[in-house]
Amino acid sequence: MPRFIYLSEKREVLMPDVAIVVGSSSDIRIAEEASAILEELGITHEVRVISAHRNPDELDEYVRGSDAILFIAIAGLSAALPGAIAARTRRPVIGVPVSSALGGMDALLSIVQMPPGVPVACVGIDNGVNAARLAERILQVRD
Ligand code: AIR
Repeated sequence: MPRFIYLSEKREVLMPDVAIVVGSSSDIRIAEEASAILEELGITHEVRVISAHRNPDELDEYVRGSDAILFIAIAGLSAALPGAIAARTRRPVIGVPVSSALGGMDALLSIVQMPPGVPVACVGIDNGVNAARLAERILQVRD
């Protein structure tokens, strides 16, 4: 699987409004669901495969270098990804727990139980659609 994917009908988008990060290429189906909604809404976005645990330096570089207005972080198991992103930026992070084990409860609890001062939003298990819908609402606040 490629580690870097442009969606938005495969068009390259410079400075997309939404950065979707998945912890593994095995999570890509959830990213595609989010991407389809963003595409429908005309919201520019890109998808990256970066694991908080396997590629911490790459994640650091990506988050600090990204101009995205907000992040959607999709991960399963011990899903540190949304929190790891929120630790590196003050921009909003929407977490999506993936049901790769324990029905996704492991990932859900990992995302929800952030320490005070490092907030992360969390949508339902495998619910990439709601992550995209929430992203739209957050972007509307700006307008
Ligand atoms: N994961 C990857 N790095 C850290 C975590 N928690 C998650 C991925 C995926 C699951 O581990 O988000 O949901 C399994 O990954 P893989 O690559 O073994 O399929």
